Amino acid sequence: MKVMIINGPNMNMLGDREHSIYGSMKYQDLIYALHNYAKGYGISLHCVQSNSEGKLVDYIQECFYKKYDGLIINPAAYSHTSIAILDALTILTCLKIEVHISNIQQREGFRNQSLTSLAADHMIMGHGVNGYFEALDFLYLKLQKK
Ligand code: CA2
Repeated sequence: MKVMIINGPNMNMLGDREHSIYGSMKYQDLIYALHNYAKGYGISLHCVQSNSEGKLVDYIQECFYKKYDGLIINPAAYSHTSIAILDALTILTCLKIEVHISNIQQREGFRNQSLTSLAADHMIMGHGVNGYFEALDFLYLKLQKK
């Protein structure tokens, strides 16, 4: 089972600031813990992060061409603006989970809507970094049943 995790702009700064919103776990520590967790499920995990919209589209297309079974994506600020990422996700046929660390519906108005989530099969938000682990649980259970 092949799963990609894509994180959008500024997510590499996780744990460096805004602890009250995003928690104190460092990005690299999160990635390390996710790799260990995925190993327990026998999932082969590939984690990437970019600050560029086009690069995020390239990673989504990689999921398509390399036949990934599942994608977990936090498009970060691009969730609220990017039709390019929405289109790339719409083309992708594997199981897609959108994760947000914070509850975007309880924050500033400009964060309340996620355009990219229109193409997601499932969304987890407001569970802190645990949301990524829950997304792996969800993918594993769904893909097992296929
Ligand atoms: O809650 C989330 O996961 C977000 O996707 C995080 C994005 C934000 O733009 C979305 O509205 C909600 C990125 C926030 C900025 O990233 C930082 C991460 C760590 C420390 C400081 C900023």
